[in-house]
Amino acid sequence: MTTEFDSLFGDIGVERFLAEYWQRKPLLIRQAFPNFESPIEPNELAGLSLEEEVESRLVLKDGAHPWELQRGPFPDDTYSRLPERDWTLLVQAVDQFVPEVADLLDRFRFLPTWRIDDIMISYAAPGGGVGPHYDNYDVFLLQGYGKRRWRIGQHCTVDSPLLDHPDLRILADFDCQDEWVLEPGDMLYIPPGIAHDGIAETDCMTISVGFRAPSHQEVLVHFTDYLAHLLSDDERYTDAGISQPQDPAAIDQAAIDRLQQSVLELVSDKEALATWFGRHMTEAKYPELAQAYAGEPEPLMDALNDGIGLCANPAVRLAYWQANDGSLRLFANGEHCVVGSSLLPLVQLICNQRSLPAELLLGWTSEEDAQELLEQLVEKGFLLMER
Ligand code: AKG
Repeated sequence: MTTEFDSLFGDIGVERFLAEYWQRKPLLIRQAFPNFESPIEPNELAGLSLEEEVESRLVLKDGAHPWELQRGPFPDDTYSRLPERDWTLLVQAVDQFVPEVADLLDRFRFLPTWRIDDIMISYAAPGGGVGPHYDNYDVFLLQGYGKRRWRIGQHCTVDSPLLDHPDLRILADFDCQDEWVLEPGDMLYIPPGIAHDGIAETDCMTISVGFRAPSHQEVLVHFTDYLAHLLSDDERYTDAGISQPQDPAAIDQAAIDRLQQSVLELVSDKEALATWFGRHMTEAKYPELAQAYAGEPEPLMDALNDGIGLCANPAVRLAYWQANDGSLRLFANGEHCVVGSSLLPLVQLICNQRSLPAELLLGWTSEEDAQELLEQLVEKGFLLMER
């Protein structure tokens, strides 16, 4: 079966990419985006780094300070003061500010969208780079413009030695296994844990599409915290029918078995797990941006009848889960609501389509619960009126 995403992987195709490379090994795809033109100019990226609400960093390396990190927002004169070489500007979540950058995410819909972290874009002067490092993320590095030499190295773990630096996680050792110069439209996939190092050959831009994966630590801590809030103080360890202990100071096997049994029963609540997971994975990266549009909007029906459609707030993450019994949960921005299973096609539209034209939605508004759901999402600022 071929899909619209196959072209991204040249001769390899999506199925083979997923089976052989995803989470396993790096892959260079020459001209994944043929005739690629960057959806953002360096000046616009620099402009974003001056803004309060945008997360940005400058990484500089010079003889005196081998690696220096500065955090934005930066003063207006920053770029006139920087040297000609050896620095990189990195701007996070550019997809939330530039719709043409967000459009790139549509090309990655062969992967779960709730795994997406953001699109980070870097601009590097010649010689610039952030140093050899590894991530716990999967990342697609798309060359936006100019040329960058990428080297890939060894598989790393938390035990891999790092340079002694307060802010940057730069590997002390780099065992180069392959290297390529990427040109606009070329894309390099790097799985988690693989050392990589990009150095600008010319001034250049790199577009990083990052896919996060929750750590087991994060899952255990946050899921058990969520579960704990569902329990009442009356639900406790019980040992009715206990036999008299041989040694009252000993915690015996039976006590641990009882405890283990109740812990296993609690954590095996699949509905609670899915509900927590959906909420957790849709928590906004920048909650203040996600909440910026909450309030009393114009009545939905008036807007739709005037031909005004809706669009997803770019700062809001959306996902849904349907249980085996058909019950449906929609997750948005770390919250959830249970909706009737007849609304599945609407929920799918909301989660998959950034733009929802009025004609499409008007077909749904004859159903009261569909209208209520849309109104609620608009009121919370998760869906916005498209002007
Ligand atoms: C990453 O996203 O992991 C990178 O290495 C990108 C660094 C850059 O664009 O300079």
